[in-house]
Amino acid sequence: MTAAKNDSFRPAVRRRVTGPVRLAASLVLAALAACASPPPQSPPATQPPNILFIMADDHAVQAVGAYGHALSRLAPTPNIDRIAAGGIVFRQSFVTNSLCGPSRAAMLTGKYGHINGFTRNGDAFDGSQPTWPRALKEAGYQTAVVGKWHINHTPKGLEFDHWQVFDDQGEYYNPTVLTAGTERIDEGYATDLVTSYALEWLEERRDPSRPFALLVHHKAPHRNWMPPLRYARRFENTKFPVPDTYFDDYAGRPAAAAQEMVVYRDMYEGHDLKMTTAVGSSELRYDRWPDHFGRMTDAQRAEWDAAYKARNDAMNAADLNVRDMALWKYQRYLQDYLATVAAVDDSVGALLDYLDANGLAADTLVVYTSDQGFFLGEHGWFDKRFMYEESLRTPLVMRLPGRIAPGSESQAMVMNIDYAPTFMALAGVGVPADVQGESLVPLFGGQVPADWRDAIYYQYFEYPGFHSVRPHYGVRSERYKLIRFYGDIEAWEFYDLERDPAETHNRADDPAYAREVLAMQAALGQLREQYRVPGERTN
Ligand code: SGN
Ligand code: CA
Repeated sequence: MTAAKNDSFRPAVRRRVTGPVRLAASLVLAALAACASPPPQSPPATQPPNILFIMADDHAVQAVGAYGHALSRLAPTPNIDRIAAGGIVFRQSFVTNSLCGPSRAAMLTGKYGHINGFTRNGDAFDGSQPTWPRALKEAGYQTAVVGKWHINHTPKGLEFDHWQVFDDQGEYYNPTVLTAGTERIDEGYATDLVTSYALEWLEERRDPSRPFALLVHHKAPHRNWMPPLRYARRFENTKFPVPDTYFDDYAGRPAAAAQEMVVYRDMYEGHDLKMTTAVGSSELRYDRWPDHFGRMTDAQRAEWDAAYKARNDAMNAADLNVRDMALWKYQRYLQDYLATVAAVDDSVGALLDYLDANGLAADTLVVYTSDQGFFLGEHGWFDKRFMYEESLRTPLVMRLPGRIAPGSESQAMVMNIDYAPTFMALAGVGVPADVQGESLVPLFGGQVPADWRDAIYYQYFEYPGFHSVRPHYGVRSERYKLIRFYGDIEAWEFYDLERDPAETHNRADDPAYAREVLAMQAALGQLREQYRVPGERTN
């Protein structure tokens, strides 16, 4: 495959100033959702576009309307779908390593973790290395990041013009917020706070004489899935379809059998599932990290308890058998996860409305993605990390009027290392030769260039660690997937995704697939060489 590094189309970065129509008063969500009719949009941009990069944390494609899964029909995401309808949906979008920190480092640098130095949560990110926000800043963009950061303590050293981030994972209610030189607790709900930080920056700090790159990083829908009070009961009467693999026996998959991420075995009943101890009580069952509930105000907690009371009392009164309890937990997990997604979707709507109301939509690339996918009960699991489809995939939709036709779709295999070269290309910044991703600009028309990649490389490192997922690497082509687990569990897995989309039949030793396995082993070796991956036990 040849690298398409020179598809930048705009050498200059100064841009025409579109007259900002200021929103009169407060920046609260409700007011923004009800924005007045937009001013006339400016003609198609002839200067580098603004970039509004919205990233959720652990948002599975199964829960994004544009991807058409049954779940998203029950829990729609109309605002994320607005981006998709006005632009392009990448249907085959993958991550290099399905974990927060490594994924973010890959997005920032356009390089795999073994090159950018960040392979596990808790690694130190070398902020002096080239990143796309720095490259755009050097080219004249104004840059800012708000929300969850989670690589290093803060973005200090990456030279953002502005940053306002949660401490570590962030908390859903009244989170600790860090800016250059300040640390404080902001009262409110994390998703709505992130929205207000973004809108405040756009309204009060944006320099209209320069293009901007604003990174909006939500904490939601990350564990422990605490919905906003306005949505705490949103799905209480919804019955979500239970995945066929919810009671998977992991036959032929020793690493899958050895994990600790089963909804009905490994979730904490208080912290994760918000289950109470007895009928009439609001005391939570086991809550490993009490600070998340502990930092709610009395008023918030009272409203919360009231919202959960009837369902918890019914569960406690029912004395469910083991299987029914497992199914009850699935419904509670999905109710809460999808309620946090609903708030993220509100946030997207508020940001899109702001662009519309301020004449910015025509000149702004809007991106919605997640740092990885997530298991929503498939194989019985929550969390991610495995190279199986639900965690390997991540949503990716983009909108850029004049450059991407509304309603476009791409079937090309794209990766999170492609984001950096895409943004650099759009900004007219040269893409350094050592960037391992490819600009997605040539895909904007929906076509797949003849020399586009036909397989992706994946590697997960963090072990021992949360959820006990063994280190592994592998290759996925359009139809097949080969995975190599290494360390204390040595195993090969091979899946025919066409015949076995749920990945429950490991065909690594099936003579019927011997030829395909060999071909995928060759592809794996070739990709490891191409991406300069060191030996499996040295990283
Ligand atoms: C926390 C979660 C884990 C999760 C990791 C990594 N536990 O430790 O379930 O796998 O983050 O997630 S929690 O109850 O404290 O939330 S990541 O998205 O940051 O990689
Ligand atoms: Ca994550």
